[in-house]
Amino acid sequence: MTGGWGKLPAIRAALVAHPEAEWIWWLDEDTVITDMEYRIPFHKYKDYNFVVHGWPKEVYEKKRWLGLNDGSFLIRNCQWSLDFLDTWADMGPRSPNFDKWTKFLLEEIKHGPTDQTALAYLLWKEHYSWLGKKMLIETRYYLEGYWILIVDTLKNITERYLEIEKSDRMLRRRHAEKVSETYGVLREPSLKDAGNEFGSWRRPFVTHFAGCQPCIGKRTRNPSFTLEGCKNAMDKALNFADNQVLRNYGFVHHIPIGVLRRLEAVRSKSFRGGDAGAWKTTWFSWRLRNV
Ligand SMILES: [Mn+2]
Repeated sequence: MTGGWGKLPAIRAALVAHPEAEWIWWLDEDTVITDMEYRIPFHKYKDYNFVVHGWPKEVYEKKRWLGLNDGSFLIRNCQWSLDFLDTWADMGPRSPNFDKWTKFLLEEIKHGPTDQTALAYLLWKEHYSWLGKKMLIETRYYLEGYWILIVDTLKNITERYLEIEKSDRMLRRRHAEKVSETYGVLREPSLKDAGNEFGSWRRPFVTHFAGCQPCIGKRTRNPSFTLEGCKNAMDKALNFADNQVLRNYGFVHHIPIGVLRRLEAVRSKSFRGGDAGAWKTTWFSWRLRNV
């Protein structure tokens, strides 16, 4: 299937191939994880099989396809999910019912047949049914957050987190650990006034570059998203995320690294050839500073 619909067969294949996994987390290619300490609250999802980020009123009352965003969602590995994916895919371009659904979605949701329009419709239509009762629109944290609302807050968030660390010795430690979720739990009491989502100074869990020009080019919904503007925003999010990882080892970027420089590094021979020396050179040419 094409476009966003392509995620459905990929997720189905992952569910079937990994019976040992209880949940599958779908993340679009234009998302960045921007809180390395955050632990997804799976214990809150025992009554649900599908969790997506959005605004319930927008979906359930206004039938808006932008009332949620399916660039990041969780789906439980169970028969319910396989059935749900069949129902969802039945509205897609490879289905014999596609034309019928297209007409229907245009009438009901006032938008053409994208995977997200279909999902918004299903949530609205099945709100009180066996299907809808297992679906949650998450509002308590950024399972995905819109980059436009996030990137300019990252500097302030960095400063606030540094403030927290000044008063907490454990959080000041340089851990050199791959997994830092434990420190997220330790930090939580200091974040009780940070708020959630829009206007918050809590690190956003996932920053989603939805609609930005480098990702979807001329098809962008918003022509004011320029190449330069999107690139700068990505630089901010990627450096924000990088610095959280590097800091565990006692470093942060001395100068923020640009997106294009990263791509250059990924494409360079050093990565493909597995030459450790060259990799090290690339790494250290990223001028880190001790913290
Ligand atoms: Mn996306």
